[in-house]
Amino acid sequence: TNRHQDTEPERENVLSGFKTSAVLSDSAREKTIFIHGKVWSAEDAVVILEKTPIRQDSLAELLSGSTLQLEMRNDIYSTYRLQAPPHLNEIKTTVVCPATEKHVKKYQRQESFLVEETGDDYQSITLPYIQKQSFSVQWVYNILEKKAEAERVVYEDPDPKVGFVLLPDFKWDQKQVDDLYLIAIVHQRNIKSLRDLTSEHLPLLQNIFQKGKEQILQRYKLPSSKLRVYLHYQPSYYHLHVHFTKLGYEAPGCGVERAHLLADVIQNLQSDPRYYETRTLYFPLRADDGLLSKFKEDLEL
Ligand code: M7G
Repeated sequence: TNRHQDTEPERENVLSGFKTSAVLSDSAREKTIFIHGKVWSAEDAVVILEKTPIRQDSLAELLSGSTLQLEMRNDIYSTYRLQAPPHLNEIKTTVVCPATEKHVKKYQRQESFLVEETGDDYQSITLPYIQKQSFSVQWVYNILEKKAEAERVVYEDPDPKVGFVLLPDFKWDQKQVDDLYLIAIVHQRNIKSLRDLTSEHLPLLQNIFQKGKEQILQRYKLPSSKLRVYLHYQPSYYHLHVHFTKLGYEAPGCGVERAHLLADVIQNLQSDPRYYETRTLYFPLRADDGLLSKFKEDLEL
């Protein structure tokens, strides 16, 4: 199914009929909650709620336009509850619907285990697994074909070989540059992940790196010295894409066990054209990931 393509901004509340079945994870510090439930008592959905940062440009209005309720006062100290005007009190909401079992697992808090994958393991264990068990990349094709998020595209190089589309990641609300997060999605459709890259892809990678940095400088005034540009291994979606985030913003998945700097990827391919085909790669898998059990079976044999 190919849902929610560019339409009028939705005004009706699709969540009014939502029945929560489980809290998948939450964090008081991050001010997020991930919930699983049903919409209209039929379709499974995952809903992510996230309180957004307080923006400097709305401070004046926030301070003058809110009501304040005193909670306590003691000497020079006092605490209040501030009720902000609704438009300054939004919650970023992401809905995945219909959500598959795999989506529910992706968002569930879980223990992870580091896996060691040789080039042969990739061929014999990982590749067959991802060929039958990975998330649909329909949303990626929708972006490439301008069927969704077309108005959000920041830059496009339409070249079929080295071209890509650069747009805001849906984790970023674009309200502040502090947590900038864009993704570059390649036009080529046969590159699943880092593992498929060879020196043949250097022009593509260099093009993304150079033009991506240029565009971000122009548009967001962030120089490349402020960017963390990387690929995930394993990714969730097996269509090659590159993450551009602001240095210092701890984006989920930016740890050394999952993120591979694009600059390093380029250098590694320059010194060994088959680097990513042959190297042992390490990555974390979550306890209930089907791929983890495949690796365990293999070890026990
Ligand atoms: P990944 O490394 O394959 O998976 O990155 P991850 O989600 O485990 O990090 C895919 C990236 O695409 C992530 O940063 C997602 O937040 C982002 N993303 C996923 N979806 C379904 C969409 C979407 O529909 N639109 C946009 N703009 N970004 C998305």
